[in-house]
Amino acid sequence: MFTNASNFTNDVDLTFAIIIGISLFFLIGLTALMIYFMVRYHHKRNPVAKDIHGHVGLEILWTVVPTILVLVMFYYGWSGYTDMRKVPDDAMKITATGRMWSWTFEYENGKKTDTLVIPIDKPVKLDLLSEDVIHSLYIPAFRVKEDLVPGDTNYMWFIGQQLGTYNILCAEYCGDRHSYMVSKVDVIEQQAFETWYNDTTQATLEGAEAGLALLKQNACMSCHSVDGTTMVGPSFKGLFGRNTEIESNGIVKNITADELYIIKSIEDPAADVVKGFSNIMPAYKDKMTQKELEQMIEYIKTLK
Ligand code: HEC
Ligand SMILES: [Cu+2]
Repeated sequence: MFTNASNFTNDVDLTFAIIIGISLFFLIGLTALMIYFMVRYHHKRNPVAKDIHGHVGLEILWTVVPTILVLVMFYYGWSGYTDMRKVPDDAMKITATGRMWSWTFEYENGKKTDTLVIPIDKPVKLDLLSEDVIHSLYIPAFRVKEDLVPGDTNYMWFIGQQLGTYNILCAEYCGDRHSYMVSKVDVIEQQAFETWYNDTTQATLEGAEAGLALLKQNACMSCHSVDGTTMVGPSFKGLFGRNTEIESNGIVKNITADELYIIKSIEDPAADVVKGFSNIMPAYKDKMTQKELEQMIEYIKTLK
């Protein structure tokens, strides 16, 4: 508590502490009273029960006190919430896209990453888009969480106030691999951010190097390894030229992975499903240029 990692941590933690405080007060108070009454009015000490009829003072007390307490909780909750919806004009805009099961962050200059990188002490606005189902972008350390709804644009904003790396999770159950939908936010110095942001070597990379960058950017690496480890999908290591057993329209076939097969696997993964794996890879049709596909294949070819 009270870590100050974002501009919202104090407000959210305070609201939480107030609600927990009130709850604990009543839990302990009521339990104590209950035990006291059990002893005090035990039939040995109080053999004849007495009825009480009406008590205006008490009625008012137990209406007014809870109302005030509930309004106190509402006040802290509401004021914290309205701050979260009021984005400062100078906020840096980043588009966060969620899909089954990865995140991509795209900056105004076109830079794309699978890890969110932000400068310290600067307001950041994330426009939240989903490509398939409802996801929820959750940064526990920042105390922010918002849903990404397909067909709708939602947003969140915050200021990273402490240098460091924090978890990003999906907080809306979105299918089989929901728990794989994780990323990081790196809060770095303004100077380092400028350098990172203006580093466009990624765009000038060629061939296999560009291919590796593309595989990272498009979060392919959250399901595929390059070292032979089987993750959610088969490893890219040794993929090119590999003899693969696939299921195509219910028919099991043996194929050799060539360029055409790899391109088809990326654009329309449901068509040829590798035996022993589930058909859960998102389709990338119309999301990659021919050149990008070639660069990725060039890199995959280097993984012998
Ligand atoms: C959500 C997890 C996931 C993501 C993200 C993903 N894939 Fe896949 N991929 C799979 C699974 C599972 C398979 C095996 C089933 C199938 O063939 O559809 C697969 C199969 C493949 C194959 C065929 C492999 C073989 O051994 O024949 C290629 C090539 C491939 N993916 C490339 C990519 C590329 C390139 C990207 C990023 C642009 C990507 N994948 C993103 C899960 C994923
Ligand atoms: Cu999700």
